[in-house]
Amino acid sequence: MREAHQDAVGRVDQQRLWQRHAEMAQIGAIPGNGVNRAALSAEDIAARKLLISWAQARNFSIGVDDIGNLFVRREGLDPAAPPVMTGSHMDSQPRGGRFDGMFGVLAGFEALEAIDDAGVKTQRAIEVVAWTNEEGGRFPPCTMGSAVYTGQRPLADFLDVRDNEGIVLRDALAATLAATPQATRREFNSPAAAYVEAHIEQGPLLENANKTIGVVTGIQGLRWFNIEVFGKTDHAGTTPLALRQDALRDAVAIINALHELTRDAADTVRFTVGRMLVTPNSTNSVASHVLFSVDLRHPDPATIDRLGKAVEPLAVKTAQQCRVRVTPTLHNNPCVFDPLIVGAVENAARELGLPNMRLASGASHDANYMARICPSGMIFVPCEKGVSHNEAENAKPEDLAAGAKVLAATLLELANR
Ligand code: HGY
Ligand code: MN
Ligand code: MN
Repeated sequence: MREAHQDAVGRVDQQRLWQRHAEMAQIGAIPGNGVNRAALSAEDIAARKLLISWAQARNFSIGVDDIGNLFVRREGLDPAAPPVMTGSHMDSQPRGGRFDGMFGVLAGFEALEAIDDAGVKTQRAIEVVAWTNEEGGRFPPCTMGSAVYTGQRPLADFLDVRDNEGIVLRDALAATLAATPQATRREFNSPAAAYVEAHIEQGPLLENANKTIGVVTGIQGLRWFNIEVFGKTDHAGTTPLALRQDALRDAVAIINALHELTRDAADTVRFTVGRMLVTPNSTNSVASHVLFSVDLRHPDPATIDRLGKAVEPLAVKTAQQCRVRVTPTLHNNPCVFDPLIVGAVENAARELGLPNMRLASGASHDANYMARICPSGMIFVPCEKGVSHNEAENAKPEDLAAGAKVLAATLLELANR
């Protein structure tokens, strides 16, 4: 590693990084040390404003695109050269942790600050991006901002999505964009030389293997669906079961059939129903409509394809009394990261003498979409017992700093190629 780069990496400040996590965790704080910072909410806007205030103090430039992806840029010697990008997301699950996503944004910012403190000039600009709506908790599907930025989905696909309170994404997005006028508007899909995302592992492998750095090789495949069951509401006390069109009864039967479909002795398939809306949602009225989510994942392309294709016919066949509508909302095949980036991350970890191992990601990330437009990869750090999407999510300051150092070294290497 070049001497100037060593100096910059050495300036990654563990206390400053930890303190920034603490400040951000106050935004949307919930009991148990967690956060609830839904995409395009007042809390999301507050986090964006705080990041912008830090960036302005450094004279980094600030950009935003039409879906609200927020870019912090440190200029390079060649402003026309495609930048090296890093980042992650600041939105969280409803009962989320303070590190999921936020670590990737703050590690990227910490790397920029350390490089700035060292006065290192890079050939290419380096950009930290905070992607809009990575979680998809409020406005499904997930990784929405990066899907639109990379041209995989048009913005128009998502503008009319509503949250559980009936608020439409179009309005929440307009309010979010209006809240940060200091960000210069920029195009989708501007060229990038490389993308490296730092994230907590959200699994137990690194902690169990006593490794500090995960050199991520790829992300498993993912399918999301909304399944709707259309019945008829009736009196719970007087309507014979034989005459009912009970949407909740059929929904339960469909969910049980999908559990059978995805039963896996190796416990590799990930099948989750996490969201359900019942109408009229009253104890003594038969349900007339149910909407529930399906989140299906597997690392093998053929398996995720086979299971994904089986969902709709099985749901329709299983329903006894009601009409069913299955709407696919996300279709990501397993992605494999570019060996160039995987190697750069692994070399950086080795040069820094950090115990590391290669692993694939069970969680989905914006890197999945960036990998379609430029060489991409990820850096994992351990989180306590692998717990995530839970307010108990925890990580060690020294592991976060180690991840930020590997990120800084990797970005410097890529920004001077
Ligand atoms: O769902 C995921 O895998 C990511 O944590 N949003
Ligand atoms: Mn995440
Ligand atoms: Mn997450």
